[in-house]
Amino acid sequence: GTMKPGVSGTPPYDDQNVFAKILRGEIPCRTVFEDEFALAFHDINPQAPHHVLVIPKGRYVAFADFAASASDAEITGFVRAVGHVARLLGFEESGYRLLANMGPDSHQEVPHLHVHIFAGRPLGPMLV
Ligand code: DGP
Repeated sequence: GTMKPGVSGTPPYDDQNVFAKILRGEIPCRTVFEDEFALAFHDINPQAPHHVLVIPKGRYVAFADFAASASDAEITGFVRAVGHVARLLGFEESGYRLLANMGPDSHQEVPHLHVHIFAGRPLGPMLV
């Protein structure tokens, strides 16, 4: 279900979240790219012809704790992984959309930071 709001700010990291299980190899995924900082895999419920998730390997719930606590190497590694996946999958020419949900109002369902990459058709205007 949707993340519960914390007393203030980001809730503590839950090691039982589904992406933690994917990172530990307890749940399979269709991997697109992996390095020491990031894992990219196909979304189980694609919302576009191409729908890939990119997650940092560290225990970060959302952008707030990632931006505040991750090392420069982790931040750089994650951002470069997103760019690398877009290039690897050939999205750069036609374009693509990045989206990241953070916290209750965003309907973030998995409390491990992830960036969605959507591509493969005209995506239309942003809905919000
Ligand atoms: P969000 O609402 O931004 O937290 O998006 C979570 C996304 O994660 C959603 O598009 C579906 C996807 N997802 C949830 N569980 C799994 C899973 O077990 N495997 C994969 N590949 N994707 C999952």
